Amino acid sequence: MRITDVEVLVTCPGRNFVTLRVRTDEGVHGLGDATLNGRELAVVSYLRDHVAPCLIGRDPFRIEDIWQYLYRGAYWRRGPVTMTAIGAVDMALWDIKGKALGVPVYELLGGASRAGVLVYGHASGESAGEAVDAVGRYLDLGYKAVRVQAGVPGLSGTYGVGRGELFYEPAGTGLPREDVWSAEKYLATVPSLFARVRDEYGDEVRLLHDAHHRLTPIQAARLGRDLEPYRLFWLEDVAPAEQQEAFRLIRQHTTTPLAVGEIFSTIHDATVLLREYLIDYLRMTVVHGGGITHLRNAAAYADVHQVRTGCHGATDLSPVAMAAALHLDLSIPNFGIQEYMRHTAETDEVFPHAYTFSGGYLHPGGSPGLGVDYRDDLAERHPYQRAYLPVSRLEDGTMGNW
Ligand code: CS2
Ligand code: MG
Repeated sequence: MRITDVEVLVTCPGRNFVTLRVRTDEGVHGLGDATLNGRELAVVSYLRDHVAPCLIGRDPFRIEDIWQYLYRGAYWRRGPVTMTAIGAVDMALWDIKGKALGVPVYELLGGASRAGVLVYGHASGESAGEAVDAVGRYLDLGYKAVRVQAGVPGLSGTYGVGRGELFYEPAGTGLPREDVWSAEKYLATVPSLFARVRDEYGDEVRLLHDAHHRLTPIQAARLGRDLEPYRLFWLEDVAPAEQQEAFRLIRQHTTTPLAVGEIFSTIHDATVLLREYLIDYLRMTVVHGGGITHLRNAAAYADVHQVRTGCHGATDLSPVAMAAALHLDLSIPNFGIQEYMRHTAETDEVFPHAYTFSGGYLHPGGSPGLGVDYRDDLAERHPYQRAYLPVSRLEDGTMGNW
């Protein structure tokens, strides 16, 4: 089998998605998600102008060799654009191999290690009361785990407070929206939010929260300690993780489980966090983390350090990435939880998929390959619209972390 064509497809069914389609001389094709929210066209060019010519004529079954060729051969290694491009190629090759052999990808990864993939949904509200009510709606849908985010009184546009009910899309057309942030105001509201959720729903539901890179290490330590009575499943991105060593301080002060990594692009971003047992869940995922091949290696390194996976699964990761993550989630020994921020109906129509939700769990299904398709006829109805993630400033105008 040989690769004969590489297409980079852009569509915007409610939000932009970039999809790689790799075609072969035996009629089998594979799909990969190449979406980098707010910087989509950078990956389009990286794939179309630089990677695609190097793939034509190669054997798509040589997944590992092609991964190494694209990683080592770029010279300029790592980073979100490079690793998203490599991730898309990798997903497509696994898809081709599964289809050609007539098996779902998880069977190529060692088979199923569990019956289903535990997922979490996203309850949010401008007020704490609205967020508490939203948790109940997710429990009614059968979720066993729920992330809870609420607005902060006095602040406009707090992270995680969605515009939709079952999905959350922060990117917007036009230039970046500017949100205002105050760690002090935020820190004053979070513990009481979780006290209300626990009072309302008890101790069984797994609760998660995302601080979205906005606290200093000592503020993060304080939040972790303040949340201990509410037994969170995890507290995510509680401080910017470029300085992995900063988590030594946070870890000294709190037993609240920590999750980090959705913005990491290779395992090299996480080795200190893992080697020193500074986190409990690694959030890297297939689209921004170099594909199934690299994520499988990252998960194995995490497993050695008793860290479990918690793959990123936001609305801006397409159903192709969700499917690829689910095949890995089903198979690896140290799976933790999968984020499942649902897509809009128009997105699901462009990307018909085999994965299904039931009773708080997802399953990738038994279709050969990844189990996702791409409807060109529908995709063409949704042209690309440049969009940006918001930026965040402190109340005095200083740039912060969105
Ligand atoms: C968030 C994401 O899902 C999460 O945990 O951090 O919503 C993130 O903000 C977006 O994926 C950015 O595009
Ligand atoms: Mg996050």
